[in-house]
Amino acid sequence: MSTGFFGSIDRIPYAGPQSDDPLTFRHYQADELVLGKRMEDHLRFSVCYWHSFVWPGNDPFGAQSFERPWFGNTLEDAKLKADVAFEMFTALGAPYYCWHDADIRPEGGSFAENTANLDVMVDYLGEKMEATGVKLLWGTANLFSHRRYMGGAATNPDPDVFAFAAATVKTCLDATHKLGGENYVLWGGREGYETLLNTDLERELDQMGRFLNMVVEYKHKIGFKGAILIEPKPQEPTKHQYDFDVATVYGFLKRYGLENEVRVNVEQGHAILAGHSFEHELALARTLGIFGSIDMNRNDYQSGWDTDQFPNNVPEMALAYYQVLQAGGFSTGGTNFDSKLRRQSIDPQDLLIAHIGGMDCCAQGLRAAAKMVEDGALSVPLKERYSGWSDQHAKQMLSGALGLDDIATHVLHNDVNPRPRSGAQEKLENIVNRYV
Ligand code: XUL
Ligand code: CO
Repeated sequence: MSTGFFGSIDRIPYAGPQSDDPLTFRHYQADELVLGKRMEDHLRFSVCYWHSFVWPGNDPFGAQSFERPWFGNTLEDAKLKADVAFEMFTALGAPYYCWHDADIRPEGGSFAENTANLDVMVDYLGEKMEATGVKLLWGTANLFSHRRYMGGAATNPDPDVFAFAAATVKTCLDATHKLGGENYVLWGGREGYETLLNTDLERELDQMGRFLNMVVEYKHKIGFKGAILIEPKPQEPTKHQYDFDVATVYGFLKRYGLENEVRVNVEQGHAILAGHSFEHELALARTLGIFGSIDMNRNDYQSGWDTDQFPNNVPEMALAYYQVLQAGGFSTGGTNFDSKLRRQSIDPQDLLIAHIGGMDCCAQGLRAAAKMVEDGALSVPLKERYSGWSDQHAKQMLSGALGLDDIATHVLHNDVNPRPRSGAQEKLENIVNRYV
């Protein structure tokens, strides 16, 4: 029985690019083949629980703007929220969803109560997943909203907070494992500092390193086959977050011996906050061998906040999926809409329309990226640009066979005098624009 939250809508159809019905897909077609693979299997869309079903619509100057019949803190509320959430996943044809523990269960007064509530809801979600075929892309623990975490979770000066967080992650890994989740994410919401005046940086990094090692050890202990993912973000809520960006996370993983165990969940908005482009973060992640998944939500380019808006810029998506395709596509990861409505978008249909637009935009981006791959539009000029390195002497300079003195002799004897060549950036930009 439907909750009726979305009226009589039960499935969003594909109606083609000419459609002017906002409740239809214009570009996303699950079965369309792109580079020989179904669009659905490329994009692996996921809807997040928190922004869509939990966020009340508050901002720093105003309180709740949304009215949802499930807002409350009882198990009944949590079940109604799940009913509506699965109606939306199904209506959109989204194959995945994801949650924080705090999104799906009522908040208890103790660890025991939280765990009991989580257990009930995991069973309930398991039934809904079974009935609808919707799968869990990832689970995660909310280690940042409750006031106990105001000074951090793993990096808290109080070992009791560290313990509470560790115990909570254990229950969330168990829950993710039970529901067949394909990844487990850690976003270090409050793992950072507001001021160095009260922060022992070295100790906090060591705490975080041990915490993450325990997560990996426990994953293997219970036989969880999914990937452990860190989600980089430079600041907000704290002034400085330890998982600043992909490069910083990689250095951290190396230092604590985890570079082969942990990958990254790259979020577009976080990349922007770090002063990078999305494709920079994706390119670096795949280069370092730690690409995992993406959170597909952008920031406002002017406000400087993490505004978590739905994607609506096809050229940006094309360059992002170009990197995903270069990485060989997703393995355990997917495209998660960690995106939220604007607080004035209070109608139930706004939730559907926002996701439809995001999915269409990603579909267009993927198609453009695939065509660029197919045509070698960027890879052919790239190969040509570095073609000098196939020369014998050039190879020896990198193989370790030659040192500075050998190279100096070579340059002298051959009168090596490099001829500058154009980087042709505008030409390449024009090529990309042909595809988008
Ligand atoms: C916060 C953020 C989180 C993570 C999961 O900016 O992106 O929602 O994705 O904790
Ligand atoms: Co995110």
